[in-house]
This record gives sequence, C-alpha cells and structure tokens, in this order.
Amino acid sequence: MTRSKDSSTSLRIAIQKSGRLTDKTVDLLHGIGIEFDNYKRNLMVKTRNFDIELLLLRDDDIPEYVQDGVCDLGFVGANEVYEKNANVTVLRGLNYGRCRLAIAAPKNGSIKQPEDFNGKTIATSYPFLTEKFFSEKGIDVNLVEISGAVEITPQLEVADAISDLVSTGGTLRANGLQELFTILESETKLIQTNLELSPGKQELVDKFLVRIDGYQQAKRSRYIMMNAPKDSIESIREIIPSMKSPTIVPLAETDMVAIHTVIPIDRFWIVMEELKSAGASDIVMLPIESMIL
Ligand code: PRT
Ligand code: ZN
Repeated sequence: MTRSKDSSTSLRIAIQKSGRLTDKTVDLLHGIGIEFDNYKRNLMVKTRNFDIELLLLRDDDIPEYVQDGVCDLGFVGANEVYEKNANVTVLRGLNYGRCRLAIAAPKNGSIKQPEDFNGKTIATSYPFLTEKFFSEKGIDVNLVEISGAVEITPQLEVADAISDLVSTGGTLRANGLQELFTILESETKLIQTNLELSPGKQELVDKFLVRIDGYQQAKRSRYIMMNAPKDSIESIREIIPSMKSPTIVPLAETDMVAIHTVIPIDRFWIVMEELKSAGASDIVMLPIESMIL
C-alpha cells in the first residue's frame, strides 16, 4: 500500500506521555541532539532544531497510532507492540524498559505446570498474547481482562493465576505469587509505520537512526587513556579490543607513551586488570556522548 499521511512534512514521533518509558526516551532524544521542552504540559511538542514533532500519548495507544500513520515513528514497549499485533516495523531494540510478560500463580497453590492451567481463570492486561501462549500449547483457559493491579486478583478470588509484566519480581512476591513461565521478553522498541513515507521524511528517519545507533554504541563504550612503557605497547595492543588502532602519543619522559582508545563497557574491568599487569598506569576511563563509526 502506498497511502501516505504526508499532509505535514514534519516527522511525527509518538512517545509515552508520563510513565516508566518517558524519562529514558526523553533522555535519548536529547542525547541525539533533538531539542524541545514543555513535553510534560503538552500533547504535541515541536522540536526546535529538527523538522520533528513529538506526540505524547498513553503507551497502549502508540502501536495503533504508528500503524495508522498518525505518527511515523514511536517509542514503545515490545509488550504493547505485540499485544496490539500492530502492523509496524520494529527498527531498533533500545535496551531500556526491560521486563517480561510472565505467568504467575499462588506460591502455595496447586498450579505449577502448563497442564495445570486447563479450565483455570487467568487475569491479565495482555489477553492476546496470553491466549496465544496457551492455545499454542493446546490448553484451554478462561481470561479475565483487567487493566491494573492484576497481581491482587488471585487473593480476591477473581482469578486462579495471572499473566502480567514483571521486572524485579517484587510485586509478585509481595502478593504471594510465584513466577512460572515467560511469554515474552520485552524492551522499548523504536517502531515505524508500514505506510510509505515521503522521501524527505524517510531521509529524516535514516538520519535519526544513524544518531540512535551512535548514541547506543556510545552508551556501550568507554574512552580509555593510560600511560605505559614503550616496550609494553605490543602486549597492550593485544589486550585492547580497539575499534581501529589506538592513538599512541610519546610522553616527555622518553621511554613512556600515552595510549588512548575506546573499549566496550562489558569488558572494562577485565581489560583494566590485564592492562595493569602489562605495565599500564594512570588509567582513566571517560563516558562518551556519542560516536559515529
Ligand atoms: O499511562 P500509560 O498507559 O502510558 O502507562 P502504563 O501505566 O500503562 O505503563 P507504565 O508506565 O507502568 O509502563 C510502561 C512500559 O514500561 C510497559 O508497557 C513496559 O514496556 C515497561 N515496563 C518495564 C514495565 C515494567 N518494567 C514493570 N515492572 N511496566 C510495568 N511494570 C509493572 C509490573 O507489572 C508490576 O506491577 O511494575 C510493577 C513492578 O514490577 P516488579 O516486578 O519490579 O515488582
Ligand atoms: Zn498503558
């Protein structure tokens, strides 16, 4: 289909108005150089330095707004994208808002295996994904759709078990529930409408993605500087999984050099220890704002 909603040339992006995803999404947008304010008071915000407008919505509504082309892009949890079965393209996983949609039942009850759920009642705000999970296993369950405080329903005898989002598991424990199975691992996704965008908008989306990739790569990396004796350069080069070759600068002290490079954050402590044993000293690590490879 080539229907286009391009009456406006601004790229319209949906973000959660107020909730768990809002601060991190706003940080990300500011982090990639998009300037705006007053997003707490308005439903639509024009950005100052890009042809982008932000629409501030409830997270439940974002997949449909993007699917229908009211917004071109959206930031929303995978749980909402897949629950709404939205016809959109997932462009990126964004590594925040992590949680899982899980099935839980009373800790001291008799429901433990999938088969134990036959004929049981499950309370959930995710009827589509929950129904799909059980029907794929050939298990017949009754669903009660609840929009909040799902964890309390077994105590109220409204349901035998629940299907709900979990992150730390603290809420389940506080309600005497035990997590049994995971239906979906979720994180925030950047989604795009499947309706065709004008070339101008598509170009903006491409630029936006380069910035997001740079921002995410920067978050996963650290700039590292150290001093080392010249004769340990080779062993240090072997330790550093550098992007390209590290920068090596001679120091006034003739047998010493300064080495600068970028390393992945998950290897930082291992690399530090190895560098120290290879003779490096004065090791300094700095966060990186953004990087374009
Ligand atoms: O008003 P609006 O509809 O926009 O917001 P909302 O109230 O529906 O959603 P919100 O802001 O609570 O969550 C937005 C998104 O954050 C969700 O759609 C998920 O993608 C993501 N997310 C990440 C979570 C959690 N972690 C989470 N823990 N959403 C909800 N929870 C709930 C969980 O169900 C439990 O009740 O938080 C409670 C605490 O969890 P535990 O396991 O840490 O105890
Ligand atoms: Zn919601």
